[in-house]
Amino acid sequence: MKNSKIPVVLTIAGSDSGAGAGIQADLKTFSSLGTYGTTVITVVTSQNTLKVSDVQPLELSIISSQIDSIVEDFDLKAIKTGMLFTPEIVSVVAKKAKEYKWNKLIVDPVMVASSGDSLLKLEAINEYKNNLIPISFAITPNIPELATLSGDSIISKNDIKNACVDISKLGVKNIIAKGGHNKSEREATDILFINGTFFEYSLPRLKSSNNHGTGCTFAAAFTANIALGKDIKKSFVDAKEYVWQAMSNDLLLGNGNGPVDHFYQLRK
Ligand code: PXL
Repeated sequence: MKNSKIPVVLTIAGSDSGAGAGIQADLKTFSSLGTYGTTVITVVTSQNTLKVSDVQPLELSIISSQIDSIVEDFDLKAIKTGMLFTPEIVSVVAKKAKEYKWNKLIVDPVMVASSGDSLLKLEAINEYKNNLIPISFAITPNIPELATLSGDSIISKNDIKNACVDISKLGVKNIIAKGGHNKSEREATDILFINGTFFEYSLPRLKSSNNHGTGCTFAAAFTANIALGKDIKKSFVDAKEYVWQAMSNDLLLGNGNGPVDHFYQLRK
């Protein structure tokens, strides 16, 4: 293998035709942060900032062979998953992760789009819990995803912490609970549960409607930071700062929840 100058990362996720979330958000984030992104597409969505109007999963064999193609030729420093949609896709990804012994697998358990459309079949939740989460390095649920995975109802910060403890019993060591959905708070606080202790990081809540793809962008930034060799806490803090900056820069695109500006540095 050549001695590459740039860390290579991989996202295994769905395509968002509006390019605010999914594979497109991941690739922009990877590039913006100085990593080389590769992509395995799981599903194609017909989507804009207003709604998801169609979803088409790809055949399992081409999902599998995309992964094989990347692994054959690139030295992956970290891998992220996004929209996996069906239990069968979750299962194929888990099988490949085990086969290739991925030890930096970041699982963003995507369930619902900012438009409210569903991005995961209910039957896939158990597949996540039984097969993918136990072998992941970190997971990055938002509050509704944390509630679904833990089976707990979440109202307070204490509920978030208890749910993290519950989910860690599946075997995952690092959990980042993204607090953006907790709209009652003036600050947006994300909580990292690492080696049995909690670490919180807050930034002022932005009153932006440009929040399409923020979850994907955060997880992709965290993945890039890990690939760049940053430790877990710094990867977490820097990922949150990146999303905050990207959200602050209003691109004013689309009539719904607009995309964030992944390349805000270019426009400052
Ligand atoms: O942000 C979650 C997400 C993930 N993947 C795809 C999406 C979305 C949200 O819209 O469209 C493909």
